Amino acid sequence: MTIPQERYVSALTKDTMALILAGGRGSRLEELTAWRAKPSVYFGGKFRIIDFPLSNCVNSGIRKIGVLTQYKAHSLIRHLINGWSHFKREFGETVEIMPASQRYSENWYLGTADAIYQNLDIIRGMRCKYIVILSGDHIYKMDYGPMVAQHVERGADMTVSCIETSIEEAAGAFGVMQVDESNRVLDFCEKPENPACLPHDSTKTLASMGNYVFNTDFLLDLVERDAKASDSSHDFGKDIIPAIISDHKVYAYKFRAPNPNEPAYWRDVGTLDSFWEANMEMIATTPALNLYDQSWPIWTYQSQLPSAKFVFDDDEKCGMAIESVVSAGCIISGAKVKRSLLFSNVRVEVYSQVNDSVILPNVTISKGCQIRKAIIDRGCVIPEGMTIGIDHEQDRQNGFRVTNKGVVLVTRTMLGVAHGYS
Ligand code: ADQ
Ligand code: ADP
Repeated sequence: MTIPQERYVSALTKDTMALILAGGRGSRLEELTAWRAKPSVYFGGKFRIIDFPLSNCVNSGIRKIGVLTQYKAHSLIRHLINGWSHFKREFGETVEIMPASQRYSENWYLGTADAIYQNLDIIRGMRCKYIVILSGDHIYKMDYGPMVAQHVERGADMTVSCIETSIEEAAGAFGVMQVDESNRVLDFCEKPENPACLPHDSTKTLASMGNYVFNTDFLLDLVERDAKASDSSHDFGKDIIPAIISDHKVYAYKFRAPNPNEPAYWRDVGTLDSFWEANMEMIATTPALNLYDQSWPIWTYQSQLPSAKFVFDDDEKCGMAIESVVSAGCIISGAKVKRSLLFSNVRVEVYSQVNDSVILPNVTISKGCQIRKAIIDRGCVIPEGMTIGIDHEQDRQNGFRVTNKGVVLVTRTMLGVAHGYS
């Protein structure tokens, strides 16, 4: 059947299932991922990282989605149930949670390709012609429709989305590729120490974003054969892509923002420093990532909360926030918040000062605290008069983590507070 030109991309995305890989720990986020997987980490005032690929799917018209979970999945699964379970099966929409559950072997997911293999029957049962495999670890806005369209137009077996990054950033961190003038992938190397540079720019390389498009039959056949290979680590970057580029048509798709007026923003907030920096960027007047663009909304779960409030305390001391993002449910009472990002339900009490910090939900900063360049994890209660980020030796003695760039991480465990939902 010929598809009318105006329905071309939507017909393709309707025939596409997205599989979001969400089982990784993100170990360089240290204690921030001690009890939650990286895709469940908070970002930008009210979101979790997983909300970005999920919202991209919805906005791209891909409404059949599987989320593959493994490491410490409780926080992530709770978020998916709270915020992403309203899809209607009768409209062909679904968000399936696919936890590692030893379905095809005695192993947990051994690698990203094995995670797909262990859900072979579920994926086959969705009867979609194309599969988009997405990393659940990144912050970016992307229309997956044009990538699927390019995949189909080129008659590709696999398409990898890519972005130009600095050699320094990619070395040892990303899969990098070399392509010809038609963007066919000629060489792919997973996390090389010395990535090959671009022909026109010796400072840059072409990095894989960890997002792939496959024809479903081809993908399922590949992962089934890979599962039987004893010398494979069952990973797309390490095993699958390098093995198929010479005999199959693998193309690169150059990433661009859905809105052509916006920069191609993509962040792998893999370390505490990059997590702090990416969050702090959100307080700029015009951040590179525009979360206020209603043509590409980022969806999330949010509890019903009253508006943020700034109050005088009993001594008539003014509560204020300058150059900051302050979310719903926050109360700043006779305290001063500067260049900081406050998630929901944060309380800052009188005589306290918070500067250059990222404060996750449900944190209480008691009277007379001074906090600078910190990440305070969800649910922390900072005791009266505590200083954080002023004297790093003191911070270490308190059991907090201080990064090379001087960001201080404080979690409930470090404060000796009982865990649990609050
Ligand atoms: P990494 O992100 O380092 O590199 P990996 O650790 O395999 O690769 O994680 C990929 C995605 O899969 C993440 O979203 C992670 O949460 C998830 N994941 C990891 N192990 C999993 C498992 N056992 N089960 C389910 N999900 C799992 C990849 C590519 C590189 C590319 C970078 C871009 O391999 O080529 O450059 O992504 O960041
Ligand atoms: P999130 O803030 O991402 O929603 P939580 O902090 O509530 O996640 O923790 C996620 C899961 O980890 C919950 O099951 C919680 O009970 C558990 N958890 C958190 N901290 C600890 C801890 N120190 N010891 C044991 N379990 C913990």
